[in-house]
Amino acid sequence: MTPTEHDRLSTSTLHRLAKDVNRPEYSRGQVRTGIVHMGIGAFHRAHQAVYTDSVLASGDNKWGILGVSLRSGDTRDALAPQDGLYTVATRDGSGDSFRVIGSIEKVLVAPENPEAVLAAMVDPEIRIVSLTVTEKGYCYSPASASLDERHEDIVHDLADPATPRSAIGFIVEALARRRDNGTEPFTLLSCDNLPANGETLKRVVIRFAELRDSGLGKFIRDKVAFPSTMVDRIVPATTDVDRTIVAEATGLSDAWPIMTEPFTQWVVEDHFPTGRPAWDKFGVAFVDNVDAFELMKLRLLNGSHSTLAYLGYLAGHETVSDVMKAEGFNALIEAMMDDEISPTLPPLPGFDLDAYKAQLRARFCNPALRHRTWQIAMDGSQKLPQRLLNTIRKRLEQKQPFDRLALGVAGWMRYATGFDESGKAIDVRDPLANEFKQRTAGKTSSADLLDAYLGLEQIFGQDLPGNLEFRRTVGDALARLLREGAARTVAGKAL
Ligand code: CS2
Repeated sequence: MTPTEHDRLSTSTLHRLAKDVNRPEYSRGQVRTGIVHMGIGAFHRAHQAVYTDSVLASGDNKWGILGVSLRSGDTRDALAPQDGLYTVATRDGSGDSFRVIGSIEKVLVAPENPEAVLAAMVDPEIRIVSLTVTEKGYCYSPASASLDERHEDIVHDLADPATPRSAIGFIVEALARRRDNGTEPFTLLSCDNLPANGETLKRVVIRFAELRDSGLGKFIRDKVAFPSTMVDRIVPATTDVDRTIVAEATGLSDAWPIMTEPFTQWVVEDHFPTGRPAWDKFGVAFVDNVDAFELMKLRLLNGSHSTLAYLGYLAGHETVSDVMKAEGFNALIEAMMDDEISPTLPPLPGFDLDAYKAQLRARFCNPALRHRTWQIAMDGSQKLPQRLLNTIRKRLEQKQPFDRLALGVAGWMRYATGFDESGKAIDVRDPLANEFKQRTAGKTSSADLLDAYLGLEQIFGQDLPGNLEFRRTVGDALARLLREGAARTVAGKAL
């Protein structure tokens, strides 16, 4: 049967799920909403929503999730006919396992009705507002991680605070209304891949609030908690093939199932003045400070991921597991992790870093995931600083080589020209894509391209463009890529 020939997943069809599929055994009708989540994409649904589903199943019914989409209605349209239910398929190459998740109660689409979102956020039962809005959702300048006051959504939200567009605008307006109502503020929980994500969110939220009124800025600084978190689970975009597999295996069709790997990790700073779900009972690690975990994950996992994505795409590979099989890539990543990234990480006593790195490479090799290099290549301007450039800064400080990290940066530069090695156009998705196009138009030499990119202060800051060692190392890597192509460069033939 095709997915459309199966009945649709919903509360009333749940009893017809295949027997071996895990499902919410709790009474969803009794669940109260305690969390508003902004950015209800695939990652949240494979990660925080799964941990929260376990909490609800354990009998604590205060933590249902109200999802908010800040842009399109796609997720709401898929989940509403399913009463918020969806399937998580876990794949490791030896077979799939399936679990239906019930923690998302409803999804609101912010642009359709901003007031409904604000009304939900001021409800005193909401204790946590969490976010997976991706790097660009923070409306900041990536190099400095401070609010981009010229961002068009920020300009709009400052002029018209009661009908916001950005996550930041919604948060500040909701906190202002709670303060005026005498309701305690919610805790803000960033779950995006940013360094010190809680601190970063706090910085942009307070700056935005101060631009509205200085008293509001002070109130947020004094009263609102912003714990930082490290989140990890690889979640590729869902395809129609995945939909068919899920329908066949579970017996019910699901308009938007989520594909993911067995690995999942969440490390959170335990600072929730108005309470939190007992996520710790389900594998979440609560610590005093997540900085060391975050740097480790961002530099080792995400830094390698982006390097594999740019160079792998250029070498003609569609998925990360294909890239890992191609000559030289696994060795490049291993050497980059061991020689160039590990020495930049703060110590984590008792943590087995070698096992962690070996596990990362095994995760990248998972053949069942089909994680597209093109997907990871998206939004490079927002990702480069925390994934590769800060690591390079540390290497410069240590006066140590960083050739492999530089090759990753050069891979991005080559990719962002918008043409692959056979001259075919690349669909470069990035908030700065037009700027790349203008800056690189007609430039073909590595020196000209390097200059064009290094003028982007929001990515490279003020220090790197003037650093001769940085210019030379990245310039050499770019020249090699342009001359030899990515496959030969990585395979070592061109070195
Ligand atoms: C990836 C991440 O798309 C990307 O940029 O590097 O989404 C990565 O899969 C996750 O951070 C893994 O936890």
